[in-house]
Amino acid sequence: MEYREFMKAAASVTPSPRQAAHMDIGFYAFVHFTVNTYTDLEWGLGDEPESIFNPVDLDCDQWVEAVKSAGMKGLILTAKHHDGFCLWPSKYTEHSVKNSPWKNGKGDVVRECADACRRGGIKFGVYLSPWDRNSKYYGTDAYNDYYCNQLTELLTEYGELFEVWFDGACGEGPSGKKQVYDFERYIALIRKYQPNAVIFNDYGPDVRWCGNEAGTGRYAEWAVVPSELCFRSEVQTGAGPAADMGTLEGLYNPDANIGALPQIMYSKGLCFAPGEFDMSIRKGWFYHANEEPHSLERLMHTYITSVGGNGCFNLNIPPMPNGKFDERDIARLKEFGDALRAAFGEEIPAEITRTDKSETQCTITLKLPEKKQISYVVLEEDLSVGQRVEAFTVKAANKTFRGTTIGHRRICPITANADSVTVSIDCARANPAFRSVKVY
Ligand code: FUL
Repeated sequence: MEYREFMKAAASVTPSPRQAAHMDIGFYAFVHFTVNTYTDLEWGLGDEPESIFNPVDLDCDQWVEAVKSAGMKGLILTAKHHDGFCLWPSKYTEHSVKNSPWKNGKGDVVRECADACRRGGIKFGVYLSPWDRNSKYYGTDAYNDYYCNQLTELLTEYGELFEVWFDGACGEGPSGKKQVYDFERYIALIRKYQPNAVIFNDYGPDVRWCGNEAGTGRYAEWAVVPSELCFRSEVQTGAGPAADMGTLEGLYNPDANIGALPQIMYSKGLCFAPGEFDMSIRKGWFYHANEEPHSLERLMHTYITSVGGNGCFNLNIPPMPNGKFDERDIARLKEFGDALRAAFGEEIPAEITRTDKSETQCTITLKLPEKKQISYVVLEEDLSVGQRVEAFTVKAANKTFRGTTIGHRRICPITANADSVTVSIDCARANPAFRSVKVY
């Protein structure tokens, strides 16, 4: 494809309606809960007795209240982790809550959690680990049937799901064999039963792994990435002008640059796949009594570089063996929510004017009613036409913030006492289009 034609196509790659809705949800919780909660492990072995699972004070309403206090709008529960233990009474295995002492085997954590989310007015999603260290089928074709049966139970019996999370981890099962996962089949099932749910996987289709579990954002975070990386996503352009001169086969999620010009030129085609930043509020994904929640500063920084860095933030909170969140985590979540509300609760009204210098450069001026102490400028591109901005500068009084990508939302920390702010779009792939420009 000729360069100019390709850049026009690259600047016009757009989210599906389900992706656009999901980016607006933006910030949600992960809940890692299984037999590991009782063995103090991060990866269960698959041979844990069902008798150890007994969350005597399970309180999913408490989870939901805590999650909401931080401003999160959804919750994804590990219905089954790598150990294979099911938090719901699956028909297809004995390794589940039905053989635990909890509620005499009559309990269903997935049901209680889904109901609590609905009562609390937040979205509900599920994580179903493809890696299963318990199933006797693992490592054979029959496992994909087993997995699809379990997935179908979750997709059809618990109401609307907003996200289905496919862990990429693939280790050995009890037979010592690894499994070839039939992701195409899993994806088709989700599209059939939950057409509005986004699917998370390392390689798309809807949301991709950001490449680390520490909430670290990229220098430039593109939602428009080469299909070599997100090969499960829909390809929306032709090949880049240098596609015959190189290959992007080695492109991997943790790479520093995954959607910038030097990569996309070589791509066979581009797709829309925004990053999700998954991180735990503590060191581990599962509860370990000796671990402390991360500092408020760390959580704020992660929010600013994820939700405020053209991605989504999936923050894990691990329940304790009794089935409740730890008071330390609850306090930190509330503190985090208070800090977010204080920072972004009320924008400063501004009179906005835009001057276009060229097709791809413009200056936006925000005139404030009077001199104000400002902390953040928040920019949002109109992704319904595509992600376009490559570089920009924000100026307020004598302070400058230089940024690269904007995308769905870019939070620019800039502390100044100013009566106006200017945002210069220095470089873009096509005429920059905004959904909003705000000052806080
Ligand atoms: C990883 C898993 O191995 C961890 O246990 C955790 O579930 C994390 C979210 O994904 O791949």
